[in-house]
Parts: sequence; C-alpha cells; structure tokens
Amino acid sequence: MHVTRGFTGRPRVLDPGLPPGQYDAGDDWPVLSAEVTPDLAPADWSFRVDGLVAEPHTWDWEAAHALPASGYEGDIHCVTGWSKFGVRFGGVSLDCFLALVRPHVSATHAVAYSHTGYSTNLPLADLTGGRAWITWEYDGTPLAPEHGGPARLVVPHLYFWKSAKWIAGLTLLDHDEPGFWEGNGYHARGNPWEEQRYSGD
Ligand SMILES: Nc1nc2c(c(=O)[nH]1)N[C@H]1C(S)=C(S)[C@@H](COP(=O)(O)O)O[C@H]1N2
Ligand SMILES: [Mo]
Repeated sequence: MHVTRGFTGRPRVLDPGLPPGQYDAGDDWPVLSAEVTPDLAPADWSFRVDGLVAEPHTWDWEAAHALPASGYEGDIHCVTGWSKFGVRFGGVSLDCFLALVRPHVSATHAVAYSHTGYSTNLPLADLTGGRAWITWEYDGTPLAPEHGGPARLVVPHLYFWKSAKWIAGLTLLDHDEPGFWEGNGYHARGNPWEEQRYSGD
C-alpha cells in the first residue's frame, strides 16, 4: 500500500506497510556495513551450507546460477529506522539450496556468515517457505559491491541486519547462537512488526 509515494522522506505513520518506529527512506538506499567493502569477484564467491544436514554442499557462482531463478519484490526495514518500499532482488530461493543438503530434523537455527567474517543468526523457519533468498540482482542489474555484491542473503520479513552481505554460507544448528549484532545487544530474531530491535524487546 504505497498511496503516498510522491511524498518521499516524509514520515508515513499511517502507511500500513511501515512497521512501528520506521520512516520511509524514499529513493535513498543507505549503505550499512561494519566492514570495508570486500573486493570479491563472482569467480571468488561461493556459498556453503553445512552443520546439521545430510549432505553439506558448496556452490560456486555458476552452480548457484543453475538453480531455478526466484526473487523478492517488496519492502525492507533497517533497525536504524529506515524502510525502503518496493525493492526488487533477484536470485535463488534458499529453499532450493536447503532441499539439496537436506537439513536434519534436529536443525532449528542457522548462523549465516559472510566472506568478510560478519555473521547473523536466524531460526531455520525464517529461512524456509519462500521467505529468504540468495540474491545477485537488484532492479534487474548486478548487485553493487557496497550492497553485498556479488551476492547477499535477503530475509526481508526480518530487520535487514539479518540479510548478510557477501554471503558465504549457512551453518545449521540445533540451538540459537548469536551473530555479530546479536552478540552486541540486538534481538535474536528481529521481527520489525514487533519492534524486536534489542535483546529484551
Ligand atoms: N556482511 C555484512 N552484512 C550486513 C551488514 C554488515 O555490516 N556486514 N549490515 C547489515 C545491516 S545492519 C543492514 S541494515 C543491511 C544494510 O544493507 P545495505 O548496506 O545494502 O543497505 O545489511 C546487513 N548485512
Ligand atoms: Mo541495519
């Protein structure tokens, strides 16, 4: 519901698409990185899923692109307050990767980690059911390096810090294990609709 699209930058407190405490960033797409943007070529990128799975597997750029294309079109919400409406990411659904490694029944959580060392934890249920993607396109063009290119995780129904840039892999666990921000006071799950910003929220 983007009825006030023309008034970018104004708080849209009545917009049902805006979670509590968020504002519309309009056409801006802020860059939030704890690290220096890595110089990571597609040829050097890989994505691995291991931990509590039947068959750990690593995909290179070509193998990942051979999986069925899928994407997300909708909104994203950063815990610092900005939301961005109607973004478009292209890549592959995490369901495809997970189907190939076959998670063990005991797997309940995952740690997503980046080629840079960044990490973030998620319940496995938030990564399945067509709600999470490994993406390499934004608006139909290659994802920019500062936004996580060549490839990033996108889990748009949670605060955007869960969407690890320069994604390198997922380790499936039978317990929750805090990642980078979660170990620094941020919420374990980060549901923007419940304003789960900090641990204790
Ligand atoms: N590797 C890595 N991924 C990351 C971050 C980071 O610092 N490093 N920041 C997170 C945060 S806090 C947000 S809001 C989004 C920002 O993505 P953007 O810079 O493309 O807007 O990336 C998330 N993924
Ligand atoms: Mo963020």
